[in-house]
Amino acid sequence: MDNHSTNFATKCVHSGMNENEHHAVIPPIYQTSTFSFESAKHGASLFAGEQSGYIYTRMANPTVQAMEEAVAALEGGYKALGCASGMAAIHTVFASLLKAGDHVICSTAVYGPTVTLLQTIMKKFGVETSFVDTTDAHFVSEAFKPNTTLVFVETPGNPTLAISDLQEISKIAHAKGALVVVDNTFMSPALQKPFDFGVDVVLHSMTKFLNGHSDVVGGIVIAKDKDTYTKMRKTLNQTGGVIDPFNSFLVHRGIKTLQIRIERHCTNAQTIAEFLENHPAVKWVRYPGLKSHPQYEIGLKQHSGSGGMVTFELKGGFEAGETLINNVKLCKLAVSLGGVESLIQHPASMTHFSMGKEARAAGGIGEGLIRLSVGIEAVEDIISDLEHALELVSHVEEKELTPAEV
Ligand code: LCS
Repeated sequence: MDNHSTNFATKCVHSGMNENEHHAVIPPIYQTSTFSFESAKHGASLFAGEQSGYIYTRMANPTVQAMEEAVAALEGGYKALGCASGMAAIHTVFASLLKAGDHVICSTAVYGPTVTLLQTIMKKFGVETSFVDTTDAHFVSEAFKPNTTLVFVETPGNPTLAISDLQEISKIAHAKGALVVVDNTFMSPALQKPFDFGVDVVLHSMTKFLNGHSDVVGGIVIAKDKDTYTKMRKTLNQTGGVIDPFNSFLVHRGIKTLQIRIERHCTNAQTIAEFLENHPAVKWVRYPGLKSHPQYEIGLKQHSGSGGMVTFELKGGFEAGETLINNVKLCKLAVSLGGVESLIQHPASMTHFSMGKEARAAGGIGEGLIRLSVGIEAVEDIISDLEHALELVSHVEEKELTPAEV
């Protein structure tokens, strides 16, 4: 397909669908670890890079490559690297682009293990990180040090849905010679294309919206240019955290319906956010499509829709949150997000537990915060599920915490 086609929905269906030997409409799954050579000379020329061809699946595999081509086309990047998970994708970026003595600026509102990776493993190898509220580009500018080489932004951030201005941050970082890396998991390329705002590297947990069916763990990194891509490909070949052919096939299949799934995620989430905002048991709601979102205006500049994630705080605090998540039936109590089914969870005790209470508070993650990944079910069924559970929490009064509990 002509990847320059401007229609995103068409790209979702056709990207990476290259011709194959039997003209199969869907590319075959090359479930093989290795590829045979025609002769000693052929093998030697493949290793020497004189001829193109497949050698070993950790280095390249046609099924993985087809999926990588599809995601690179959706993001408008040069090429992509399929990784075993979102965390493997983040590690590939850090291990490729950072060295001992470098300083990183990272958003405070990011997925918990990203913070932990920077604070433990990257720190052990001599990389220092400042966690900054990137919703205000001035804070990013102020956090720069002479050795800052990379700015890592997750927007909207997990789980607070804080939105950072990618164009402003890219301008600041480039003026100081640093690269900008964006975790685009929460929006997907259907709603946000970071390369359009000057970003250098985009990554995803494909476990979420890209695959969309909660049956794969996978990640991807997309580079804007050949040099950055080559650097990261070398790292991935050496560290080995690649995605396998079968999971690549599933993600590629999931991507075909990305556009229509996202449309439904967005309309359902908007309806639910408005319902929650008007509910007496709810203290506040964060959703990029609500005018009450503190960075609503930034969102309008860089999103073509508001996404499927809704975060809210109940008036009854932690206890009310516990009552809610114990009493929903359709919404499954589970971590992860971006699948066709609605999932609900409590970040302080689950996805962001590893950060610790202090870092959570700095990132705006309250102990009673609830995160809802809105699925593509009939919206009235999700609302009726929430309505029933919210009736049970309405009587829970916010408890004054004793000093020992704080
Ligand atoms: N980036 C973001 C924004 C994420 O939400 C996650 C996972 C990752 C990276 C890591 O991806 P993984 O290695 O799991 O494929 N987020 C999860 C969450 O919020 N609940 O469970 C996993």
